[in-house]
Amino acid sequence: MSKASSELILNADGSIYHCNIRPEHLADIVITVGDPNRVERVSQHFDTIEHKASKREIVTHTGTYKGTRMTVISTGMGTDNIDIVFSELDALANIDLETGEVKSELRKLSFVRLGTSGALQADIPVDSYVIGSHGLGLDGLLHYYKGSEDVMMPEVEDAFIAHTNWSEKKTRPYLVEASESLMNKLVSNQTKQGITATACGFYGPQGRFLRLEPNPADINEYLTSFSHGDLRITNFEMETSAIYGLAKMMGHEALSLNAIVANRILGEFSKDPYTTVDNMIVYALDRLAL
Ligand code: R1P
Ligand code: URA
Repeated sequence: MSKASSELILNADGSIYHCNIRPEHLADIVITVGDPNRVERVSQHFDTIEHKASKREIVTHTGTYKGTRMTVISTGMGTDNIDIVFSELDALANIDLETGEVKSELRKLSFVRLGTSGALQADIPVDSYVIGSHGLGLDGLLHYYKGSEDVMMPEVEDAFIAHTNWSEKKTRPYLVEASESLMNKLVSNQTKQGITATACGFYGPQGRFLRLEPNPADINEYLTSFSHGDLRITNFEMETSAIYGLAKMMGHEALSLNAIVANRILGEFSKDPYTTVDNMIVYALDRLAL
């Protein structure tokens, strides 16, 4: 079925509404970062850059790294922006923008988030790298899509809800697994792994108390002490669950690699987060180009 111009919105040059790029500007490997300034920190390592675009907080560079074509795009902060960026990139890949028809042969993209995050375990130091084997969504985005239950893991979710005595006033937590093929590419003795929890904010939703008290005040203690089999919650950030959920529903691969800039248990913050992030970028680029 074709789409009304209010639903699949194109700019005058044929680019998609927010991301501001056309289908030919999108590589099969897509690196997502939160911070628009991080896009250049990634693409500075490219052999060549064939296209640059920007609109609002979404900056995009496409080029090659050691001969492998990649797009790097900033999403800004939060799962609401992930909804926009992933919906539009999937449309560029899998909808004929002239007719609005879904293509008969679907293109699979590989998404790798290179983000920053706070550790929820004392043994995960600042300046280390954590791969989310799973994304734990405390944000609620996925519930707005029919069929999202198919990519979720209700048994672990139920155990988490019971462990934390999760309030019914809040959206139901959801758990989605990372791409196995991307795990195989990016896991090494330089990375740690575990459940990455995705919050709908940085302060109250991640248990930070400045002037307004979080509810519950001790949310981080519940997250830190949760385990299910071998699984434990390693870190907190603001995008991974939605990336894993939407990518899986759309038929793409996704993995989130985060530099630990804060340790919430020890109350520490990295003394040089930029170097830590830059080293993670080179690590990921090399692994993706293999
Ligand atoms: C909060 O400071 C932001 O940093 C983290 C969080 O997920 C949130 O977006 O990731 P990025 O550094 O990729 O933005
Ligand atoms: N990003 C987050 O969302 N939380 C942190 O503690 C650090 C980075």
